[in-house]
Amino acid sequence: MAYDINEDEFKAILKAAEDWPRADTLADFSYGTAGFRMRADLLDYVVFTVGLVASLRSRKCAGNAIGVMITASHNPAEDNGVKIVDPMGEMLMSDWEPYAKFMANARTPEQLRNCFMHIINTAQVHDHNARKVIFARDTRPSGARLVRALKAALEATNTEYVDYGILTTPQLHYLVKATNTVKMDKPYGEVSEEGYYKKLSKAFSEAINHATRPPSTPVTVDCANGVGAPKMKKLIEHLPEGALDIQIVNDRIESPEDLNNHCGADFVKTSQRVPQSFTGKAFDRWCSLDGDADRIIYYFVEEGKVFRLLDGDRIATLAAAFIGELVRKAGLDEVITIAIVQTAYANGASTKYVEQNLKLKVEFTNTGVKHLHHVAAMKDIGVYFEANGHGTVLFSERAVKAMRKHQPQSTAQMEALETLRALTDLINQTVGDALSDFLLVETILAHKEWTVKEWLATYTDLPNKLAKCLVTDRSAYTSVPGTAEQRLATPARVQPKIDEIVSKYRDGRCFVRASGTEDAVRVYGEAAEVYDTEDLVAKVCDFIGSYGGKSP
Ligand code: 16G
Ligand code: MG
Repeated sequence: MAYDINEDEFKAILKAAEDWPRADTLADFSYGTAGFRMRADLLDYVVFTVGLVASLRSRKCAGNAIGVMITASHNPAEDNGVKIVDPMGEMLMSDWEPYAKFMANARTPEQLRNCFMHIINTAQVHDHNARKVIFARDTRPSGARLVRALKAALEATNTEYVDYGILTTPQLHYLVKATNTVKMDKPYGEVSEEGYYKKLSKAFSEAINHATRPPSTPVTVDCANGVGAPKMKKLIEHLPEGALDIQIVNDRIESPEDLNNHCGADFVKTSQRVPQSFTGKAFDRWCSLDGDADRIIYYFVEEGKVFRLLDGDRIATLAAAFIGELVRKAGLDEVITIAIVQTAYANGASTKYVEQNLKLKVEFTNTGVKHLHHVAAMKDIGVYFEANGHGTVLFSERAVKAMRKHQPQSTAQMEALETLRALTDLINQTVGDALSDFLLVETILAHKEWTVKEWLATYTDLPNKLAKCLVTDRSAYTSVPGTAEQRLATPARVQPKIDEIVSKYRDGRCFVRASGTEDAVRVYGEAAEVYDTEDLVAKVCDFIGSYGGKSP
């Protein structure tokens, strides 16, 4: 059946669009791993069209609220980005990504009209349906202007909206799910920023209730000079008195140029160095959030200033081991299984540890949260983390029911069960969340009475290196499907050469994939020795440089 465009609505759209003209670029914009992301001054029209798509998506989803988040995460301050959040707080359904792309690339009113018609007809969107969008932005100055572009689209399409101002990305995901479950048996949480803190702090109190004592050492949080700083401070106000001793550094949100600049999770992970303002002594526990607080990584220095990283793989293994123990102690191990989902960037040693020590199954997916999330959501309990610190633990309906119904046979069983139940509320079920993951890690360390030293001792990382090569056309680099991006299909000559190089190193592993967020290809390498790893990655980069572009 054909659906017709509402002419009045479309007139209003064209009128509103006049204020937000498309940037005069030849290249097409693309909806990548995490939405659109680019220099903020190119984004006005893109955000405007995202407003149109979000409105249509809400109509398609029976008037449920759709989220729009304006952020460029760990990118420099001059960038910005925008992404769409689906009704249960998950990433936009991938079938809709091409619609978003199509709309952002419409260059004339006719093209815009065709896109609108195309979406209405292919996705079968009823014009008369209710529509609602809720949105927020990070601390970037360009966010305020982009919000105006978004509102213009929402007003033109007669879409009800709520502007939540400045939030972390996971807080917006929380609010989307909370908004759409408000009338259900089990609402996700109160529909307010305050409700988010209340939910987390209550769950945290319950989760540490059976720990012998709270962590006895302080923890310092590097907030990347971004939105995580004010939000972490608010969270702390809600935590039980004296539960954690938290210091905050890099909280200068009033100076945009400091955002992610020599600080934050991405800087620490990629440069394998401590951030600016680091004052830690040997074995002090530190962690870094990224610019929109959906990633977290931990680290410390040993005596002699040796830097030690406790990245997403470490958080995944810590969480899986702890949850596995709780499930066993609660007497639920016959009923509930746990799986870990990783990407090819996970250190080989972590995968080996999960399989051999924790005896859990590991599955690999392509890079990008949506891929990991999707696989983890099919498990009873799915633990997923990218090495870069983005991840969460998903509890299926089935697992939650089993925990609810289970009658503990002893005090020990009861305590394990209560802690497990608390974790289902503590851990953000929509997306990786640095604040929630922070409380999770602190809970586990308290229960285990571990310092960073014991945590690091669980296994030894293989030396690894991630490099970036600038190429003339990254789209020439495509992966073989089903290989979790570990093998290139094109350019045809590259993979055989990588294989040849890798074969010369003990425990060597190396893969190349096109970045979804930058104009570059990434080269990841691992080997038994540090100098081998350096050598391996340098050789592959050289080859790519000579083959398809320039290496930095
Ligand atoms: C985005 C993804 C992250 C991924 C990264 C890879 C989301 C929310 N974020 O930040 O999961 O690791 O892109 O970047 O999906 P790359 O494609 O440039 O290597
Ligand atoms: Mg981020």
